[in-house]
Amino acid sequence: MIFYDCSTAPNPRRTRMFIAEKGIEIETRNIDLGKNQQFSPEFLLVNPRAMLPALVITGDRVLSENIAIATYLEEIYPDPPLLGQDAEEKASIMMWNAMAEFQGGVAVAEAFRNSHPLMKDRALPGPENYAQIPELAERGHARIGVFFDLLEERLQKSVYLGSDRFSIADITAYVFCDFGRVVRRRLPEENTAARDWFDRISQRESAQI
Ligand SMILES: N[C@@H](CCC(=O)N[C@@H](CS)C(=O)NCC(=O)O)C(=O)O
Repeated sequence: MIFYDCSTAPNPRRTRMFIAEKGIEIETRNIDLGKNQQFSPEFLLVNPRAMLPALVITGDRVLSENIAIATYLEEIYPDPPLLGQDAEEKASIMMWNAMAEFQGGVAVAEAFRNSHPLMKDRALPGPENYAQIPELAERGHARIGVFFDLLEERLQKSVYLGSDRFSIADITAYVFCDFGRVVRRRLPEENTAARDWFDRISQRESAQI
């Protein structure tokens, strides 16, 4: 297998953390999004959608999308389980992973990609160019606040997001909370349960790479 990563971007970081939590070694190649290497002819042969992460599983069989890559790896390397074990735990982890992605990740991406000069005409990832819409950056900022409060409400009642053990939902939410720094957003001090959760995850080995 070959894992196509980017050391500075949040979505490949989710896969990188997942692989580290599994304790497995996968050959890794770094694609520098800052240098537009996602559009190099070599990488477009791997993923014509020009996005990361990508996992070559064999020959020309390639997976993109974190959830697809995680599902595949969980099947082959079930320990430790990161997608849940029984029906209810699996469903709850998927629910929180989706909420972290669409309410957290999309909010940060809206705020960042619609405001940062480096993202001019790159308001969405992928091969097509889209102009920035400043109102979407503003909306993204409002949504980040809502997301931080959603995490606080959940983590007041649960040690981890999906169930009582660490899972892919924590990886997704953690990576997007951390990436909030690119638009100067961090979990507010009064969100004490979420900040405690964030500190616990920051100390995991998988968060150091
Ligand atoms: N839903 C996808 C999101 C993938 C994504 O948005 N990747 C970004 C990096 S964080 C990307 O490839 N960006 C390329 C670009 O901006 O041109 C997943 O779960 O993997």
